[in-house]
Amino acid sequence: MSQSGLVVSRAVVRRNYAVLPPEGMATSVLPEWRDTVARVLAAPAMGARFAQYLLEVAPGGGTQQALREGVQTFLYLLEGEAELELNGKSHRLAAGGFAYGKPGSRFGLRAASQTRLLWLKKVYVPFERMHPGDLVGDEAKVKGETYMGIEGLLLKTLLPADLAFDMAMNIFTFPPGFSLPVIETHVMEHGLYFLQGQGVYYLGETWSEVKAGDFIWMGPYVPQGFYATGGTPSRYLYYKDVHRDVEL
Ligand code: UGY
Ligand code: MN
Repeated sequence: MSQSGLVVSRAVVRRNYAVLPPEGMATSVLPEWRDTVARVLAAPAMGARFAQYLLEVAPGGGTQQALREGVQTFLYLLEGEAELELNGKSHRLAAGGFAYGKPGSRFGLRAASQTRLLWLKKVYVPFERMHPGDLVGDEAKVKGETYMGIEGLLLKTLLPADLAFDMAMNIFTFPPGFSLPVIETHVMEHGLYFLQGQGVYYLGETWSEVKAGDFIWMGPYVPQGFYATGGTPSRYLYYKDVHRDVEL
């Protein structure tokens, strides 16, 4: 006898994109993180050129670590509260709080309550003698901008549009019925976490239903589009590699 849900899944993994619904995300133990349930959302094993994780940290749990030279990081708190120590400076993060750590950062995180966060690591691609600096912020304090002149379609860019940075972390908000204005096809990758709402995502040559809690990896040149459905605005946080020429 089969149990409901075991034989049906929205998970799709293709050469250049993947959709991972939360119920099928298997858990991992990461040795650097105490009292933490980790889910590896994106990794080089799937074709991604970065790593992204969903972490559930129990109160008092967390990490103390030094990133490998040349590896930068980004954290975004979905839920809970945590103390962050980033290269010797202390910060308090609550839901919507985020932090960027420069390449080779030393950081520590201690959850003050049950905490859920997104964590991303990427090898930094240098340009001239520029060096990105650490940054800590709160999404609520970032002003959104109208995207491509479409009133209501809002884009928040959490990292500065500065050539020192080789990555962007953005939050898109789509009121119900709104969509991306075009089907995009670009060399940049995305690691996309669906924060709120639901919709249909065009990936490759098919539409997939997606909703809060889903993760989508889009590799280079995957055609992509989105329509928000449902009764509440849809919001997603996404990573994008930017500001660098193609490596030959
Ligand atoms: O910035 C972007 O490439 C964005 N418009 N892509 C996306 O939302 N899939
Ligand atoms: Mn895109």
